[in-house]
Amino acid sequence: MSIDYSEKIPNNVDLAGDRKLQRALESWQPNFLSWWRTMGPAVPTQDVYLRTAVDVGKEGWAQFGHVAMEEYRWGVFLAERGDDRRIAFGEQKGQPVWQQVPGEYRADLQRLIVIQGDTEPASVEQQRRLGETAPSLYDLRNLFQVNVEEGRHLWAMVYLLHAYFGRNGREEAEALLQRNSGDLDSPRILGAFNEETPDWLSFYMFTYFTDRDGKYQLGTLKESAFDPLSRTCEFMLKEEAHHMFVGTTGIDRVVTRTCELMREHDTADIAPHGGIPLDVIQKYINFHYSVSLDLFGSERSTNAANYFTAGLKGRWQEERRKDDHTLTEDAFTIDTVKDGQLTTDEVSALLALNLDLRNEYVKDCQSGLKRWNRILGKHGYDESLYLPHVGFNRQVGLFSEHRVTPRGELVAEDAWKAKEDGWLPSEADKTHIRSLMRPVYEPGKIAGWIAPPTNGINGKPFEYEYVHLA
Ligand code: BYC
Ligand code: FE
Ligand code: FE
Repeated sequence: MSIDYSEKIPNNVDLAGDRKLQRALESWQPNFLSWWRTMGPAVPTQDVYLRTAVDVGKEGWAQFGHVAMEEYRWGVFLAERGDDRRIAFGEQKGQPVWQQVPGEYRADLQRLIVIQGDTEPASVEQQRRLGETAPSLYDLRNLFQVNVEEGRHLWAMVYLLHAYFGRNGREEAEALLQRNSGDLDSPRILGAFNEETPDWLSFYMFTYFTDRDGKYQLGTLKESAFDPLSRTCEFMLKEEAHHMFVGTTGIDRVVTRTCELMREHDTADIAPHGGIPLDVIQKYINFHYSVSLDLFGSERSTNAANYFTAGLKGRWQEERRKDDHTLTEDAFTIDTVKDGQLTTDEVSALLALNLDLRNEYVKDCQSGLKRWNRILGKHGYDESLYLPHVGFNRQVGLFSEHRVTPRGELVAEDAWKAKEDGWLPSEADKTHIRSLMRPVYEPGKIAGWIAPPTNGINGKPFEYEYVHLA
């Protein structure tokens, strides 16, 4: 089904036939645009070579062309679905999915949608100033592509709040524009979204590790018995793939350049030669991975159990799981700390659903490490990058009360503090990375700390003028 672009708000939900919803969204739109102008990308542009969704069907949903960013067609797009979808899990398994919000789940559903919605504009705020130091026009374009799509993800959640949660939903939609990343008085809801993304290494790490949490959370909401939420998230997931591509290939290119510089200067200490040393890359992995693990909530969670039992939030690829999809009889092994030792414990599988999802995420994260180590190997280095232990540097869950090293040893606070600068980006590391961040806006040119991409966007060459600056 194609998207109606004749409308002020492009959509495939027949907005024209729903005056009340149309009024709500039309009165929110100017506030969104004013938020975009003050909190969105800081570098002024004439136009950017962007991908715009034009169709929600399997083919041809994306169209490429230069557009002025403020005229980007944000809108409301839901994936198409058959009529007979059934609830796949929980105590109402087998019953038809819901087209309206059941009264008893209203508060929980609204909360999940608000948390999801809050992350989208938060990331745009975090990335606001990155355009000032882009390593190439190609990268600048990718940043803006990610930004406009996160803006659209905000629209997706606001649509649900407006269409299904009445006055309360409209108030929450306003509040999504009023909280701001890192704001002391009204911060974003989840920890990772109040961290800074001050440089491009952080940006690639964020799109690799934090957008990947988005992939997994959206995957569970796609299973929801609340069908409009499910269809909305399914469509968002298509856009998410590119965000993670930016992260994966961004780190590929940093590692590649690091190898080249190490070879050229015959030293691991490539900072004086304008490169990013391997141990600094490892520290950035340690930071972004651990902060993203916090986004899964506690390993043991009654919230997660309740969401699952009620049918609000499923598991990753729920339908492919070979069990009864109610989990009332099942057990799950979780890590725990007893008498100063790391050990394991058995809990009801329902209580361990955040951990179940986190385990899927960790497996997926490993694929990047394999890639980057392959690049090192190809250049003749046997050093390897790795994911730190899941207990390292945690603020949420059972490890938040303990100090765990990246290699997984439990240590005392002072021992941890003494080593912290070797594990997480130190002030000196951050200063060095910041010193490398100089914009390169000439088509076909690239900054010295990163390799160029192997391909351009949509078949265009790397030298293409992806962005016309104002
Ligand atoms: N920070 O039972 P617990 C994305 C709270 S990223 C602060 O352990 P639960 C994107 C929790 O709310 C995907 N607070 O956790 C990426 C609860 O509070 P109450 C975002 C936290 O509820 C890049 C208490 O602690 N989407 O899309 O099972 C760019 C105990 O909670 C945190 C979602 O997250 C934290 N990290 O799970 C752009 C999906 N963790 O109830 C976009 C929606 C927990 O005691 N959210 N708390 O007041 C959820 O499904 C769940 O709320 C969570 C937490 C997975 C976040
Ligand atoms: Fe998103
Ligand atoms: Fe994303």
